[in-house]
Amino acid sequence: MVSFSLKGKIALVTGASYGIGFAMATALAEAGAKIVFNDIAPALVEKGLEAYREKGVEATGYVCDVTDEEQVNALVATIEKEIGVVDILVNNAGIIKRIPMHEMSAADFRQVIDVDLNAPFIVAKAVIPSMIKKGGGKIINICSMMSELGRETVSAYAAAKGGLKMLTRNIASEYGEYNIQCNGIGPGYIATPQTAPLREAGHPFNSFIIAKTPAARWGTPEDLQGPAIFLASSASDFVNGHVLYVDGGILAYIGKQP
Ligand code: NAP
Ligand code: GCO
Repeated sequence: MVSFSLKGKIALVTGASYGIGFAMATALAEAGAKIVFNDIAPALVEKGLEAYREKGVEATGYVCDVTDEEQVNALVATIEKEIGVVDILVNNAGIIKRIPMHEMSAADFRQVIDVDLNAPFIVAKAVIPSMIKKGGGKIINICSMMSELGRETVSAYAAAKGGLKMLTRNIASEYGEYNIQCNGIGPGYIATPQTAPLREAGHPFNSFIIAKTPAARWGTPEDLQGPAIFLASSASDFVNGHVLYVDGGILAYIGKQP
């Protein structure tokens, strides 16, 4: 029988103190998984722990910068010692810098690539050996509309998220034979702190996105919960290297006629 249960599974969701990561982790917990998350600053981890408690989720939080390979290896070793092998990894931590490309410094460009592309590589690399030993695992990379589309000011983010789509396909290709499924979730425009500047009252981007989305609204972090459970569960065991766009139809739509 098809099962969406995550009972007995351990899920590591990166950057999951709030926003999309928090919503997905909460859903994985409701499906039975034990939740482990990290964030970059102690105050964020504290805030996250409090938020999980409020939802009745028993989560374990660690401070870890996902761009730092030593910190990530230490985090994964601690999780394996204190909790167990990571069965489900969600590479969620991400940043964006909205700067016209010809004004963007190479340092800013590199920083975005570091968090949004190099870090998913580093964290996946750290969990794969134990997944192989255990006989399988699930890796979910949080991609974006910018894995497919470009737009003004987001060159580094688009380069990173496009790269993340191909890293997803490559992990699927390289480790599928070990029963590891690596898929992406490509959220559309979701109301979180990351997109708050685009939703300020009167900002033209707000109405632009509503018009560009067949669902005629911004997404919510909760819109990503069902897709996360599906890709983390055995219901998706033959789905590999796919990016599931959860975008209210944006990628299917040419846009409203003027
Ligand atoms: P968010 O609100 O900015 O949350 C991202 C989290 O990652 C924050 O807690 C952030 O900490 C953390 N983080 C950043 N750098 C980190 C690092 N080096 N190590 C550990 N944690 C780090 O973002 P969100 O909107 O929930 O987005 C989550 C993911 O979905 C991102 O990958 C984003 O690109 C992607 N996404 C978002 C949207 C959207 O519309 N919101 C759409 C498509 C894809 P700080 O608070 O300190 O930065
Ligand atoms: C932007 C947005 C996007 C979204 C998201 C779209 O400035 O265009 O911030 O990049 O955050 O990733 O899927």
